[in-house]
Amino acid sequence: MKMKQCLVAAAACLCAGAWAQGQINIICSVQAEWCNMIGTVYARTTGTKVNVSMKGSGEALAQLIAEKENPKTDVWFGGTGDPHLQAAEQGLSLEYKSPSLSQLYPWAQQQAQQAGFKTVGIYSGPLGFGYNPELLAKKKLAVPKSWADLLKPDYKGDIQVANPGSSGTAYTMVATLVQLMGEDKAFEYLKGLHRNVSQYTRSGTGPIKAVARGETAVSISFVHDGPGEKMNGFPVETITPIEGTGAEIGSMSIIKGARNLEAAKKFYEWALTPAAQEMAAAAKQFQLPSNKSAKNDPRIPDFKKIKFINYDYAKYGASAERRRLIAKWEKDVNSLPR
Ligand code: S7P
Repeated sequence: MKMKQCLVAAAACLCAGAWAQGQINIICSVQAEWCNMIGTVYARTTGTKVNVSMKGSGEALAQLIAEKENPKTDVWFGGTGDPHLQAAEQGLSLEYKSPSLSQLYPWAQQQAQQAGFKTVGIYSGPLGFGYNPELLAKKKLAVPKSWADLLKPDYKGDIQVANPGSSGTAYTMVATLVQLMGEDKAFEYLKGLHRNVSQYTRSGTGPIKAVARGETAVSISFVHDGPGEKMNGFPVETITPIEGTGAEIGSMSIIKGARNLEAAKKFYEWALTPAAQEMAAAAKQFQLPSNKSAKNDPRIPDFKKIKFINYDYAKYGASAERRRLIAKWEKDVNSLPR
C-alpha cells in the first residue's frame, strides 16, 4: 500500500469517530519507515500532534524505567514482547482492555492476558538467520541451516548478532536457546558462538543491515527484516534453523501516568485496526499482523513452514529471569576473549 492509500484507509477507519486532537508522545520500536508512516498518517487523519521517538526495545524499556517518576511517553509502540511484559510487571504500563481484543489472534490476546492487560500483541515474527549469498559464495561458505552450523570455525568473524543487554532481539535469541537446549547447554553454545561473532551490535536490526551491505556474511535476526532490505536492492536472504526457533510477539503498551491518556487510548485503538496494521508492509516491514482481518503480504514469513519451540513468554518476560539471563551472558560469555 502506498502512503496515499494508507491515508485513505486510515481516514476511512476513523471517520465514524470523533475528530481527535491534542498530542501524543510515542516511543516507537519498529524500524524508522514504519514509525514515520504511522506518525504521519495518524497526525494527518486525526489532527493530533504526534511526537515519535525511535528506540529499540531494550533501550525503550531503559528509558521508561528512567522516566518512571515523571513519564514523558504516552504509548510504547512495537518492540519485542519480553520487555513489554517486564514493563507491565514493573508497573510502568497501564491496564487497558481494548474492545478490539477479540479481533486479534490468540497469541496477541494471550500476551495481553498474561500482562494483566498492560500490553497487547500487535505483530509476531520468527527469529532466524540473515545471510548475504554473494559474500558467502565469495568466501566459499555454505548457507548456515542450523544453530549447530553457526559454531563451525568457517564462520569465525563472519557472524553478527546484537547484545542481549541492549537488544530485545538478542534476548529473544538467548531465551530461545535456553528453551531449546536447556540452560547449561545453551550457555556452552553461546560461548562457542562468541568465538565466531565479529561484533555485538547495540540494536537488533543492525546485524541484518550489515549483512545486506556486505559487512558481514551472516546475522542472527528476525527473518521479517530480510525482505525490506532485499526490496531496497541488497543481496540478503533469510532462513530459520532446522532445530527450531522462537518468535517475538511485538507489543504495544500505554504508559502509566501518561499525560495524554485519552489520546493514547485513541491511538492504541487505531493501531489495532487492520488498516493501521497493514501499514507495516507498506513500510517494507513484514511481521505478521495481530488483527485477524489484516491482509497478509506474501512476503510475511510462512509460519506453517517454520519449526517453532513453544516459547514461554510469561517466564522469559519476567523481570528477574530476563535480568538473570542477561547478567549471566555478560559474565560467562561476553567477558571471554575472542
Ligand atoms: O523490524 C523491526 C524489529 O525487528 O525491531 C524490533 C525491536 O525494536 C528490535 O529491538 P532491539 O533493538 O531491542 O532488538 C522488533 O520488535 C521488530 O520486529
